[in-house]
Amino acid sequence: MGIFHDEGFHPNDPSQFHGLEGAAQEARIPNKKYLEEIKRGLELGLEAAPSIGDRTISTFARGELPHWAGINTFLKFPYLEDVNKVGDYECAVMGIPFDIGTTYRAGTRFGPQAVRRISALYTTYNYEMALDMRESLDVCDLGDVFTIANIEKSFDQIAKAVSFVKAKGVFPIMIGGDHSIGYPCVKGIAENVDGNVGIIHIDRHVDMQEKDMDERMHTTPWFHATNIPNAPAINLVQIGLGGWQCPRIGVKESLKRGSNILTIGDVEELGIEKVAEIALETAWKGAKAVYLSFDIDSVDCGFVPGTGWPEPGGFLPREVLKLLRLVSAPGLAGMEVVEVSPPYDCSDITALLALRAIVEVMGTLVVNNHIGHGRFGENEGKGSPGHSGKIA
Ligand SMILES: [Mn+2]
Repeated sequence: MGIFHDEGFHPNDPSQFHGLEGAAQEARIPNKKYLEEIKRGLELGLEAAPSIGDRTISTFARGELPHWAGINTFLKFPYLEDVNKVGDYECAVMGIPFDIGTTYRAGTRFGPQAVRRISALYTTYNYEMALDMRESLDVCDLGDVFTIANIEKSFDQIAKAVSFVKAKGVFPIMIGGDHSIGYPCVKGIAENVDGNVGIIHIDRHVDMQEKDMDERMHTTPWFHATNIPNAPAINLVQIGLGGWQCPRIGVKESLKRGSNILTIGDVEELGIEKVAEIALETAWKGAKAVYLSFDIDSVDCGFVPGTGWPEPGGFLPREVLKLLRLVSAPGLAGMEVVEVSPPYDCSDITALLALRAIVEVMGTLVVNNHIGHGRFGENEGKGSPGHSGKIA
């Protein structure tokens, strides 16, 4: 029964709609960090010229506004030059500008830059979640991992970087880069988990063969990741696969190893909620932690032209964002977003969706108290009771 026909419907009753509920909760969100940012801006960037009426404005832009100004970090969170201090934060974003694992179009080495650039468009506040991440989560941008023109040596660099952050108890977010980085990212996570790591892999491609053209390319990450003793294939769930781009050799390997595949056809038939339920059941079965690998090409290529292997018929953005929220709600050990190739993008839309995927997961983790210090300032900060053991 639609609520408009329900006798109990009252216009402007916040409990009736998500939107009104979100709006009603806005007043409960602290603005401490916002005020600190303004104060800092005025100190470091000088008070504005006398003719400017709004005295929160500084002479040199030093905060969120104007959205078109500034040297962009991820969501304008602080750039942490000294990585030794990453333990002071709850969440760290790093770019992995690596694309020599690509087997068709390259360009994903510019993915981190593009995602950071378009992140200037966003605020840290989400209306529907009634969340302001600036107030609820201490985030830093670590800049990029130094990757070089050698796949194996770059894997070592990436695994070391991820492991370093994870070992400090900080939630790591990796912005690729091509999908070959999935293997070293999982390696860096798994080293720091006392038990098995499940993997939720959202993609149009299987990425499960041992080698491609004699190297460990972006068609191979899950073969190698599931060879890690505490990242067994039985906890790998691959969602959204299908079409005409999955090599037979990779499909054969997935079947042999017992990973769980849900094609985009399965998604259509089962619906997003059921798929999320199956994914969580598979990934968490006997596992201590779950890692999320989101390939932007899982979305219909009409929405993501800026990617290396575009494929029609994938997820709609709204579907995949819902799936991401559902699978991250019980907590994650880390996440990666891969295959954004800005040279093929239009109007930054592919980078924007990658960004949206990241903030959707971050927000969900904060709202569910896995990271951060609570939506309404209820937890003190890092190490507070709201800090779930599941991300350990
Ligand atoms: Mn893919």
